[in-house]
Amino acid sequence: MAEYQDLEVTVADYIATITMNRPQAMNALNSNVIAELEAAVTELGANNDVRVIVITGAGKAFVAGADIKQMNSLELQDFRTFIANGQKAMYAIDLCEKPVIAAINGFALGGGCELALACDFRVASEKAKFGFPEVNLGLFPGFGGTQRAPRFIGRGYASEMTFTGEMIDAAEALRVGLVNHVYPADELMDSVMKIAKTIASKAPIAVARSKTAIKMAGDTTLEAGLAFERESMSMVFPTKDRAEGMDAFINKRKAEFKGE
Ligand code: CO8
Repeated sequence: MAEYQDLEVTVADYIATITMNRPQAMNALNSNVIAELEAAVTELGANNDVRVIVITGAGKAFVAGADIKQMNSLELQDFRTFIANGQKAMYAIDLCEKPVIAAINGFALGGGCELALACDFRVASEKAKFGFPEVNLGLFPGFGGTQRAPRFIGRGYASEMTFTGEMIDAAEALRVGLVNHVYPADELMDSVMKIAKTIASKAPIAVARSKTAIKMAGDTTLEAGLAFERESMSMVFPTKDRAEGMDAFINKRKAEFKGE
């Protein structure tokens, strides 16, 4: 595994954990963190010992947004590169064939909220806070937030969050469907690991294809999505894991999936 300076990356029992690890700056996304995040997601996506990826943050933030101090020093041309690289890192999560879960331990603001939205689903601590404070800085969400937030929480709520820049708490995030579950802070990681473990025990190719098919639901027509679903299912049918899963059911035993 590659060495990372601002991320802590571990793999155990088919579950990879990426911890955003710049707590002194609230895990803000500077150029290095953005490059490392893209590299880590891509590396773990290609690692056969990984079936699920969890992203969380060290300290009291998940990620408090793009690095304001770095952005403030950029000329327009470099700013454009910074946005493009940020979007590319978030999109690496879409491209990754493995489920990516955001375990939101604290502040998920601006680019941090956008990172959470790029994940397949989100689980939060009671201490988590969400928001798009970019309008306070004369910006607006630029790492995919204007596109992903309306898809997941609806245009009206996404618009209010973006235009006001106000934070919402974990209970409100749960109410509007931004997160799937909220747990006490000290139970967050165990609860997320339980979900990750369940996913890791399922047929990996089927899970991977379902991720891509589900992602298409927000990005294409129903007709194209159904065609993709049919084709993907036909790809999954000849796998050894499909034969194993059905045989295990018929013979009343637990299936052992190998990702083949
Ligand atoms: N960037 C850089 N440094 C940060 C950031 C950030 N986003 N957030 C916090 N820090 C730093 C602080 O400056 C401080 O550093 P120092 O100790 O050197 O003064 C340290 O982290 C601790 O922060 P605070 O003292 O402020 O801690 P508090 O507990 O008082 O407050 C908050 C925590 C509420 C998270 C507060 O730090 C805050 O409001 N942070 C900024 C949140 C924000 O505005 N985020 C949006 C950034 S813009 C963005 O994400 C745009 C993304 C897409 C646009 C793409 C354009 C290229």
